[in-house]
Amino acid sequence: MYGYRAERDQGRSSDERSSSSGGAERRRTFVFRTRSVHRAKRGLCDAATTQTILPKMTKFPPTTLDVPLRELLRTLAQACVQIAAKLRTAGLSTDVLGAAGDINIQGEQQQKLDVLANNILTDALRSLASVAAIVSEEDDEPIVLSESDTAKYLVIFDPLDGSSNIDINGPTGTIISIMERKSGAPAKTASLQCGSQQVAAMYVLYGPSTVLVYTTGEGAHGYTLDPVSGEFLLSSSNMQMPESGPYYSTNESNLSEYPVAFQKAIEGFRTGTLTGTKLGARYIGALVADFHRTLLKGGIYLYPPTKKTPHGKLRLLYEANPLALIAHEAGGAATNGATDILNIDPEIPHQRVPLVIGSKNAVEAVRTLVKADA
Ligand code: AFP
Repeated sequence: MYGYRAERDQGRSSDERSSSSGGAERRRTFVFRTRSVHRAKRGLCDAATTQTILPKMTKFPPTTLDVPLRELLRTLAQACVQIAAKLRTAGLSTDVLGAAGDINIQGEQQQKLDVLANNILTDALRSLASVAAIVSEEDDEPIVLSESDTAKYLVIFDPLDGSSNIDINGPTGTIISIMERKSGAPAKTASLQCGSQQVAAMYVLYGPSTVLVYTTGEGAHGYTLDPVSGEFLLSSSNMQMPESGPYYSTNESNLSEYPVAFQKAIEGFRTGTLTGTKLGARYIGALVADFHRTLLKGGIYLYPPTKKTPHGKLRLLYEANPLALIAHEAGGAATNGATDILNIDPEIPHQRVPLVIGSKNAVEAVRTLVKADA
């Protein structure tokens, strides 16, 4: 009955509607609810509606962490909320989309959003006395903020991974590694430690929703940004990567340039001879998004050496290391083919590395092939 009345009332003025029967207030409430239902069905469910259906959830970062680390993670998360906001409206501003005109130290064209994201993160960190230095994909050299003993953290990040996806409204991400400065180590080079020394790792995936996954060495936990409060709310605690999964993920156009062992691995995944099941192919071209799928569904992501990038394309300190720690905490694994990613000693901040990351069984299968071919 209510549904019929609401339809009938749609073509009438509010005055007509309230005078034709009593209970105008009840009617207004009803019409509002009915519109909400229609809006939700059309995918237009507004933020207020979303909030009312969410149960009370734990905010990021957890209160159990030490205060300085908590403050650092909160600052980083808030900076990522700002980046998410810029991405959401990127198509509406010419200041945001497109190339910035510079080439970064990786020899890659910087996008305006790469620069913007880098500035947002860097500016946010400058206010924290606990940060000794910042290493960013977009800066040639580490930025030293403090040599004081209280400045114990080194924050290492790729501010906007997958920036080639920006112009097509595809997923992108921010990847962050946090290390502690060893006593007396100069801030500028202190981040050159192997990945097992990370005190925290996190990434934010800017997709249909904005998702944050982090670890401080006690499991990997996922949060989703609530657009109403601007807070990340716990959506999956103790994430577990399936031991095997349905997809392999690699830039297959590079296949003929891969070392033979990696070619055999891809062939094995594709045909099912390596792990017993034929895997499907998925490749988004944004490491964070490809990794996030692998974390949730299982499977494997590979960026082996190529002729153009004989040492791999991805960066050890701010791409491979943080994702490897998260994979490890979720029961997965990561290797360069020969050595566990977390055990590689870096020599330079922007060091590249081949990356094989994902479900334990699949990563182990690649490791065995590489070893046999060595
Ligand atoms: P950016 O951070 O410079 O956009 O790098 C993207 C990336 O390093 C990684 O996110 C992708 O997985 C990879 O490059 C895609 O590279 P290909 O186009 O070589 O497959």
